[in-house]
Amino acid sequence: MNRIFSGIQPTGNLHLGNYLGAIRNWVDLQGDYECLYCIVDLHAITVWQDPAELLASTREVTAGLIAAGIDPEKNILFNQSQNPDHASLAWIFNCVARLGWLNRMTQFKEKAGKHRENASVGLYAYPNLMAADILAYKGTHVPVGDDQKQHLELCRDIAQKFNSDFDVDCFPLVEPMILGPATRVMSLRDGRNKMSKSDPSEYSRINLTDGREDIALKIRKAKTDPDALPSEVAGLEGRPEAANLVSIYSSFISKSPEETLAEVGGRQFSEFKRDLTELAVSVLGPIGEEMQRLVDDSDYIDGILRQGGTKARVISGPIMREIQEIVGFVQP
Ligand code: AQP
Repeated sequence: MNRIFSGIQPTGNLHLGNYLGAIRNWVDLQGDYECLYCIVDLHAITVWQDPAELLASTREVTAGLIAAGIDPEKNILFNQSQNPDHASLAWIFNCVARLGWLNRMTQFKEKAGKHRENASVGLYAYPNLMAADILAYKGTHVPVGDDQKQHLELCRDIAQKFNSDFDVDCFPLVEPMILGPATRVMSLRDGRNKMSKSDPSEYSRINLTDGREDIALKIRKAKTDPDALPSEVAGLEGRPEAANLVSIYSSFISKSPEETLAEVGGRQFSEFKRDLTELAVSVLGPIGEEMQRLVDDSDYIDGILRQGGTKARVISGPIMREIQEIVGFVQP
């Protein structure tokens, strides 16, 4: 059976990259698969989180997912720490994955930067926990943005090594689902960097909670170049900021960049940015408003997460017992 698992960190404002790269695809997939969508608070604490902010952010991200269209009754929506099986399986995977594999992970290098010696052990082992998140449910498909491709390859390596070490056919090899024209939304200030929650510039990203004025201002200030839009994709070569705005626009209208450029080629950015603003406001405005309404009802949000946690444990419980038996642990 096909089962989707995907996660998102409660580490700050949800942004357009999270929405176009992941959340919108989650919404589209929910009718066709059994889906587990997880607010990954265990991943969040791999870097310091203020406890009150973590709690608020977990509720806000949950509200954002529901506001964007995730149905908490049809899907399993929960925060990761509700199910201890993630951490138990991650420990087993810490003993399966090899140091050399983790040393190659580019996200650790980017996040730890020059202060590698000072990074938490959790940040280094993050990909093993991510593999456990998925495989605790024998997830088969993982819809993510392009930045997570390397972690999913590691998840496949771990599954393969576990199956081969114990001579079993326990874990599936997960398939990444990297969908749509905006699989890597870039910063509005620098088209070579990913749009990200931790970018110090507020102008680098559009948040799902931004109102019309903020969206318009950020798009107006977005870096571009002096040339008009080309009519073909080849004309975006060496123009990362222009390419980024074209993929965002394409994603909003569900067309390919080729189709978009056939329509808008030759226009100046000032005009294009006005249209892009209208599109962004029409899609994100209602989500932001609904998110605000939901986040004020923390009892409702906490209830959804608890209910999701219970449903998640019902699936992972028997899988964990199978794994414990394979590894040779006495059953609890
Ligand atoms: N810029 C992006 N373009 C496309 N997809 C993106 N995703 C994140 N940024 C982009 C996708 O969103 C999902 C959840 O991401 P996350 O919050 O769990 O982790 P992240 O990738 O670490 O997000 P940020 O914003 O970059 O956070 P910080 O700044 O804390 O590192 C994933 O599917 C991801 O691919």
